[in-house]
Amino acid sequence: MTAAFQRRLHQLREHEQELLKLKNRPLKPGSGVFFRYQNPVLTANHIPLHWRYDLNPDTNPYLMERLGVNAVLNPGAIILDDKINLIVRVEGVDRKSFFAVAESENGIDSFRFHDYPVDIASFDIDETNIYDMRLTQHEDGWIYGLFCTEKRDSAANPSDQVSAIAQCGILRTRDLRKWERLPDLITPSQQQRNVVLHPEFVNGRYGLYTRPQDSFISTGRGGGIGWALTDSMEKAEVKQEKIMDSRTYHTISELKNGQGPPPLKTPAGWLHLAHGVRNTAAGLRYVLYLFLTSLDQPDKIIKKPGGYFLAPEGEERVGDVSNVVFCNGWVVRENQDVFIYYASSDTRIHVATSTIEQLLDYVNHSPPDPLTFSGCVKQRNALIKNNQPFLI
Ligand code: M1P
Repeated sequence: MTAAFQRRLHQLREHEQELLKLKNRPLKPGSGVFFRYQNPVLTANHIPLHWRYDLNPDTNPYLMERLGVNAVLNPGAIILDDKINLIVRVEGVDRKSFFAVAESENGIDSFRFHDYPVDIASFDIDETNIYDMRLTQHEDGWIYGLFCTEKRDSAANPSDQVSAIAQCGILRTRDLRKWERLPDLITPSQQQRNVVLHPEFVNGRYGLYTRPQDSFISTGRGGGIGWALTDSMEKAEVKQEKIMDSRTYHTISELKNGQGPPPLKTPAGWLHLAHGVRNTAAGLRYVLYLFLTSLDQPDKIIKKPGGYFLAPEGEERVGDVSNVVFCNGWVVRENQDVFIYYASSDTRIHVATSTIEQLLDYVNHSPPDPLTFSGCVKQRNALIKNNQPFLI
């Protein structure tokens, strides 16, 4: 081993330690609904050195990164053994993603990866990419991981190396270490992304939030977040999808939307987090929104504030796919604190913290979208008028 190799290794290890020791702090005063945090909780640089570098001086004398990581994004989240676990989408420089579990005691910093990434069985030699896992602790006792599985569209012309087919893959585990792959979900739709398992049985069946779409990027006729039931998760099949939260003209989700993590059960109803997408001259803009559904009927929306709850801000606005925030993982702690894990611009992962009480206040008391400018100005004028007695 040369002195230069040793020096470089020392520097790399020092940087890694600095990053892992970095403490996170909430950014005050916040929005009143949640706090953002000073630092991302995970970035590509948090991936352990030995997952990226060949550390053998004989085979890698310049200590180069041999298998680089491009981004970490879109994690599923769950509390297990008092730790917050994220199942992170790790995207290599070769564009393929894989999953890796990272855990932290406090959920705001000091995330540490398990020894190895998750090695998932693949039953189809054409399966090319996997991403965006939603973890559901189901009342049947299993933890399910529903994710997007993608392959090239075999019907596409050879000159078209972009068209893809996306479907929902299913895994189950008890401990986030041993995973069992189940057959992919069968639905009537040509394409599926953002499929999420509801945590409780609904009339003895498994409930699924779906996102039917008939092309890879645009949803086409797929009109929004769907709801469907299946008798089994071992051979999951839905015959019918009903749209429960549709796309709507000139709103934050006019182009498409998708369920985020599994909904949280609260005394007032099921609390949902979703993403909405609109088109702009600068490309697609992804924001997050919240809504509440009935406890007896998880597909029936009872409250839905207008507009977004969290949108890309500052450095979050820039990355591989700029102007995007995406969330498929959140957890509730025993004290009813809610930790929301979201990725910005398909590049890095952040946490935002809130409480069940604040989130319910937000969904119950923020006005709905009146859908026209005249409705909006009336809504704002009413707010200003009601505030008159409180002006100094
Ligand atoms: O690039 C933004 C997001 O695009 C897709 O989201 P959707 O399924 O709603 O179109 C996904 O590929 C997601 O991973 C990505 O963050």
